[in-house]
Amino acid sequence: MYKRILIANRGEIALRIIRACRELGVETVAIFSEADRGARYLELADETYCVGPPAGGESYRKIDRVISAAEVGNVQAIHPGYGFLAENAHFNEICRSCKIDFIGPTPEAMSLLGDKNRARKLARDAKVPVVPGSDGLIETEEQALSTAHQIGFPVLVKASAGGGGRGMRVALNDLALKQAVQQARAEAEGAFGDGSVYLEKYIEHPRHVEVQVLADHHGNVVHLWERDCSVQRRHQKLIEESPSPHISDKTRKHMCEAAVRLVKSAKYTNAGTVEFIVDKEGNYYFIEVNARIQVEHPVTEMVTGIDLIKAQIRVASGEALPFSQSDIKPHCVAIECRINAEDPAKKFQPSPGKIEQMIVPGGLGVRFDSHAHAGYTVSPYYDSMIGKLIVHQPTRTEAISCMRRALQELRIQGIKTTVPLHLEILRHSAFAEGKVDTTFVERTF
Ligand code: MV4
Repeated sequence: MYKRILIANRGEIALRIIRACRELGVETVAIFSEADRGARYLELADETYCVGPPAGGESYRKIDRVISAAEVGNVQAIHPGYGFLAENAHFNEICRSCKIDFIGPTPEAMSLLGDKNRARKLARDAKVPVVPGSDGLIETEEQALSTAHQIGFPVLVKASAGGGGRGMRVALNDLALKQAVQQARAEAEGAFGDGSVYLEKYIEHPRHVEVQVLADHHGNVVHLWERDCSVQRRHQKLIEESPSPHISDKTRKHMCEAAVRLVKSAKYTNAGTVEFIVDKEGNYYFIEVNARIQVEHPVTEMVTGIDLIKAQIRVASGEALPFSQSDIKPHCVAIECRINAEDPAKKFQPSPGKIEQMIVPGGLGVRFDSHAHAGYTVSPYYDSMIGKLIVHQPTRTEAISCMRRALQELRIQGIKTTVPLHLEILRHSAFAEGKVDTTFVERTF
């Protein structure tokens, strides 16, 4: 096991990783920007370094500064958390050349899966269902048109370098398709320096179901079942839960096994998520892999009882997974609400500022992962998520009641939050019936 690691992140995930390290007896080096000076997660770290001014691009995303902190702090490994440098294969490679373990997949697996067109080909070869679409990249207008005529409109043009909803364009007919290809190409070229695109049939009103996987350096790969993340708005997830209320046991089993096949064929290691969309008929299609720990990982931790952050650190240090697939039994139901400093009444504009008062809920089966507290100032420089409220209950009905109770107990004064929106969603009959797809929030609220 490592003696000392650096956490290349901030906020709730930095706190979450420090907690795991404490339990493992691993010393921690935390970094902070000038905007985070004095933040409470820093008090729990063994050593801290300032890595620059408030802007993420000048601090948490700045590779040379993060590596300098790791060198001065004398760490053996870096945990990137999510966001910032977490899926940056170049940073991952620099860690390797500096002989610092990156707590995540290898740069090779990360680059392979970061290229959505290559990931799609890999999935096909591993007999993982993909959305009907082009056989590789679209090079010419004629190719785009003939593929669209084969699969039928509507189609979705996707950037190979995109992901998380960036660089996508829907097209309903020939003319729109020509424009969509051009636009997606230009957008991807500008955003990622790679204008390659491919085509998929557009699945309308999909549900978003993702499978958590864990792989060690000894060839062991397991899945930790699925999370349903259909309650989202503009590609920002709002509520996540496990198990998915939408899928049959047979679909669940096949999807989870497919995720494991894909991960094995990519020689992927550490924690990762295989994302699928599920159509109205219950068909599932692979869309992309997230090569990092995700915000919503606690949902899986609650139902499996497995600490994913500790598992990531153990696996990175060379330990074999201490459990096999048959040991991973999901128990009960977990739901997570992301609490953001945003004003739902003002189109979800960020609502930074000082938290004057805060009361945190508790009780059986209630977990609140947050770096925020009374007197804490939410910075306008970073993601607006200030905490995650997670409940774990025997049934989905009880989980919903428990979440409503916990949300009512949670008091955050001084800033606007997404708490009232969560209460509305949880009151909605469609949510209670588990009948929501990725368009539910935008259609309903
Ligand atoms: C799709 C799709 C419909 N059809 N692909 C959005 C982000 C990226 N992960 C892939 N996404 C989608 N791909 C096909 N062929 C609809 C989405 C999509 C979506 C997927 C998951 C969660 C939320 C979403 C919101 C809008 C669109």
